[in-house]
Amino acid sequence: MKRAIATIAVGLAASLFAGAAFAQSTLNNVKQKGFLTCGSNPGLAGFGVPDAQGNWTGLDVDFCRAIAAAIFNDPTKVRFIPLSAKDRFTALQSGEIDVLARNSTWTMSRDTQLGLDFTGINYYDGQGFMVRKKLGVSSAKELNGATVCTQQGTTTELNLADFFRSNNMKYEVVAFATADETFKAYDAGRCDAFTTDASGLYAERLKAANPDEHIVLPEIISKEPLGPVVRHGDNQWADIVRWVHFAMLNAEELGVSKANVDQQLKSENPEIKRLLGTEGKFGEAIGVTNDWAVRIIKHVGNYGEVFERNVGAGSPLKIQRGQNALWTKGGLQYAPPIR
Ligand SMILES: N[C@@H](CCC(=O)N[C@@H](CS)C(=O)NCC(=O)O)C(=O)O
Repeated sequence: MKRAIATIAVGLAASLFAGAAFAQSTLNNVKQKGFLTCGSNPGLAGFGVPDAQGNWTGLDVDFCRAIAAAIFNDPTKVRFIPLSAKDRFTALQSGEIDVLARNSTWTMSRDTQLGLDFTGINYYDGQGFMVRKKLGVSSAKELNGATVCTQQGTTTELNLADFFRSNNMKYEVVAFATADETFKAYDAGRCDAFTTDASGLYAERLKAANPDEHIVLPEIISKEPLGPVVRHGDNQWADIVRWVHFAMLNAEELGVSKANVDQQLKSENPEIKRLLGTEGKFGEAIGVTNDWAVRIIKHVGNYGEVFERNVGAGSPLKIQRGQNALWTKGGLQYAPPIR
């Protein structure tokens, strides 16, 4: 209880501090600096990871590039700041980063007690388990008594406890600070199972000594809506970050892509005209230019393109669209209209 109160107090203090020091000014700061700082995952293939040359790739990385494209017409005007799960929210509270795009689950406590706001869901995820095939287990319900490797500072530990408790099963948790340590420990046989977001399971499996020796169990034990986070109190900045995601979704829904965006500038479809700024002043209303979405689509692509390139068919992860398909295709991705 004491700790909960302390957390809330830190959150409130951060919120007041954020309110005083940053209110309405993130966009101006970013423009003044000439780039934005994006809190990123340092090691999650498909979402955020730098290569040996320091070139970052991933769905979250591309999301930050899209914000840079909207503001500067240049997707390279972003600095990626590698952050562990544990340090990510503090980095945003302190102003070290302008936006956090690091496979972070939107939960009520994070949204209301840390002086921060989630702006949307750029990847619908859920927590799963991986085990070695030779363990002979085909369901998470057979994990009674198992040792489970997981990462500190994430939503996974509580979900794990909830799942085992509600199924009357015993387990032993072994928690590490980074995903690398966690997976290496599992791969070396220290745990029977490895648990994290399903997307993370697929990403980590690529690092296994023998990926084929492992299976992902069918149960998804939680909701992990992953999305970008900003400081509470700077509504203009939150609007920009929120609508960058919606612009990418609306572009996919309207069939506007990297390859055809120039052509689509001539479209007579009123929805496309509003998206691309050939009608209305929707960009100006959020503090950018009216061709903001054209910039995003030209430099980075629509949501579907970004998904396929980083985590879908065009990537080693080969994740299906599933819940991340557009609502028009049976998925959950749905953007409010630009009007
Ligand atoms: N979505 C969960 C988990 C996020 C998380 O940090 N997941 C791990 C495992 S997939 C990760 O990305 N680790 C990478 C690292 O710390 O290098 C949360 O927000 O707490």
